[in-house]
Amino acid sequence: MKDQRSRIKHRTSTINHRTSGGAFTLVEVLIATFLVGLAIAALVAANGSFSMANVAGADLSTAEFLVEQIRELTMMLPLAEPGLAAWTVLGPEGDETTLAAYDDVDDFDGFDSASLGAPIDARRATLPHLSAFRQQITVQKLNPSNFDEVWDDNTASNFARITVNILQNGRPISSTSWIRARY
Ligand SMILES: [Ca+2]
Ligand SMILES: [Ca+2]
Repeated sequence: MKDQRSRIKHRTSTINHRTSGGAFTLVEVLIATFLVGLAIAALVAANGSFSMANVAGADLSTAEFLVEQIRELTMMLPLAEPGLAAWTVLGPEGDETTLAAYDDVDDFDGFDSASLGAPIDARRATLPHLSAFRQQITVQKLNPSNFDEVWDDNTASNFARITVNILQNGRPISSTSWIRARY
């Protein structure tokens, strides 16, 4: 009888031990739920940031593409009107009233694609599906011995910096410049 009681006592104590060591308490469950919630919130926040970064990256790629169109368009053109005795004025010549008539790079000084309603490609065709973007071009004469210094249009320098600014919905998102020489 004593042995039987002792066996029952032992079994009960084993069960109690298993219950306290193997199962979760309410506090543990609450902490785990809280931590899982935190992890999910962090994942959702991170996903949002990645999406925003991707959109920004896509916009910059578009800006780069639009700069490249201007670079290709002007690459084969002379820097200044051919046959000029003195290169003292930048911009389109008197009879060059449309984009199609521009025949030298400095004709593009002051160009703003907003006047066409959309940016242009290397063949001067508008890109209506990118109408949120805008190309602005400036051409500036440079000091031949110091390209950081801009000279007035009517000076004798044969070097110029071409700058293409890209705006998206009126906000500047990229600016690219390169230098050309007049031979
Ligand atoms: Ca011209
Ligand atoms: Ca010109």
